[in-house]
Amino acid sequence: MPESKEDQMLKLSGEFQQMVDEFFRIQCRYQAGIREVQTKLEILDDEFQMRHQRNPIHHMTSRMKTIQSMMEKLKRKQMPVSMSSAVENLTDIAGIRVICNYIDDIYTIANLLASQDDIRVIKWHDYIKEPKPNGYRSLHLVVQVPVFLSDGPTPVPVEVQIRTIAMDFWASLEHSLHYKNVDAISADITDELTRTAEDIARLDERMQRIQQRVEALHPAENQLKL
Ligand code: 0O2
Repeated sequence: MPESKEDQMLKLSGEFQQMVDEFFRIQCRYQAGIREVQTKLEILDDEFQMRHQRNPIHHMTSRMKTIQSMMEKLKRKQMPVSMSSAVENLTDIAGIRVICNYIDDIYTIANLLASQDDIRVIKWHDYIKEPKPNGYRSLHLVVQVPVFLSDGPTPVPVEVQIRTIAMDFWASLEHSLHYKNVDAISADITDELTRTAEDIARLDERMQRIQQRVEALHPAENQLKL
C-alpha cells in the first residue's frame, strides 16, 4: 500500500527533527572554531596597532550557516542532503567576515593568519586580483583550526572573507538588491552595478596611495621596534 500523505509528512518532520538535533550537536564545534580564529585575528590586530599605531582591521562579524542555507547549497551542488553530508562537503558552515581599512591590510592579515603553525589553509581564493564577472571583490580563505574538545583535538574548517570597507559596502548593497528581486534585475542594472564595483576599486587604490604617502612622512614613528 502506498504511504499516505500524513505518513509522508510525519516521516519528513521526523527527518527534519533529526537534522535539527544533529545541527545543535555540531554547532558547538563550529562556534568554537569561529572563536579560535577570531581571537587569532584580534591578537594580530592588537599587535599591529602596537607596532604601527593603527589597526588594519576595521571590524569583524561572524555567522553560522542556517540549516536551510546548508541544505539549499547541498541540493545546488547535487550532494546528499543531510547534516553529515554538510559536515563532510561544506567548508563555509562557520564564517568570519573581516573588514579591513586598506587593500594591503587584507594581505597582511591573511598571510599572518595563514602562516600560524596550527592553521591549515584549505582554500585561498583571491576575488580581488580576479574579481567575479559582476564585480564582486574579496579574499576568501578556508582555514582549518584545531578545537580542543573533551575527546581531543578536532580540526574545524572556518571560512574567512577579508575585504575593505569599500568592497563590503558594494557587496552588502548588491546582496540586498538581489535578495529583494532576483528576476526583475535587468542587464543595464547589472552592468551599472559592475561599473560601480570598478569605481569603488579605484577609490580603494587611491585611499591606499594616500595612506602610503602619509606613512612615508613619519616612517620611524610608525615602526615601533619591539
Ligand atoms: P552566505 O550567507 O554569505 O554564506 P564553494 O564554497 O567554494 O564551493 P561558493 O559558495 O560559490 O563555492 O564560494 P564563493 O563564491 O567563494 O563564496 C560564496 C560566498 O561569498 C557567498 O556566501 C557570499 O557571502 C560571498 N559572495 C560570493 N559572490 C558574491 C557576489 O557576487 N555578491 C555578494 N554580495 N557576495 C558574494 P553565500 O553562500 O552566498 O551565503
